[in-house]
Amino acid sequence: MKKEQLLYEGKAKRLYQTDQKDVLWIEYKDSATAFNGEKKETIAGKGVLNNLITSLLFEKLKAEGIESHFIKKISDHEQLVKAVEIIPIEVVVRSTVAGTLAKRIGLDEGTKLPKTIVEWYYKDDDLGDPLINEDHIEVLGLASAEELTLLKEKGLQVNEVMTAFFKEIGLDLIDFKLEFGRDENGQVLLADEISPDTCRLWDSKTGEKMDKDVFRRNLGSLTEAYEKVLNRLGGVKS
Ligand code: U5P
Repeated sequence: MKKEQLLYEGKAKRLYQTDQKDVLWIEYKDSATAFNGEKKETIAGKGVLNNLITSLLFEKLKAEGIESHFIKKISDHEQLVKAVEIIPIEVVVRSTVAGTLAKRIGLDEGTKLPKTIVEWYYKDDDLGDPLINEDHIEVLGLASAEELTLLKEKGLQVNEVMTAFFKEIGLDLIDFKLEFGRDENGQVLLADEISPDTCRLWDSKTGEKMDKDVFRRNLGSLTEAYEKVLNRLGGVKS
């Protein structure tokens, strides 16, 4: 497989074409951003940690019957994925109140929700990724009603599987964000990444935050926290 031209550079990854039309090459970068890019830092080693964690999680999900765009990890900071057209909706799944939900509905962070909440955000940097509803999605033509049903179903399935994985290794999955894409046949696939950048993970015993809130809230070393997550998942950084 040959890496070809750069297709897209995002905040945390670079996406390249390959010599195979339906396969893309992803490079994880050492940059951390928060608050829609307002807080920004280069953190050596972060790209490797997120690539290793995402690869392990996509493999675990596959073993549980949840397919994604992930094909394989090809180096400590790179992976091959199936080419998909990203649906511009961030699917956020929440089991416990934290982050913007605490602010929006006025419940204390850490309050266990009586039911899992699924939210849609419009993936648009200029607008600051606003929370949207199904009517907005329809008006903007972002996804069909059938696709939305599928996104919600998949979000809840991923939540079930990942909550159990993390529980086994002493971590509470508080909330997370997923992205999906359409392949060349219009089939919807889980895409992007699943890492401590996109999940809130709290130590089940101590409540210690082991996710991007460490960076957002200046709570200590982000790479130390992510490395602990990787080690608990059974992965090692070379
Ligand atoms: N999240 C992202 N990317 C975003 C916004 C949120 O991955 O652009 C994730 C957070 O890491 C958290 C969840 O796990 O979605 C909910 O975030 P928030 O709305 O509480 O900030």
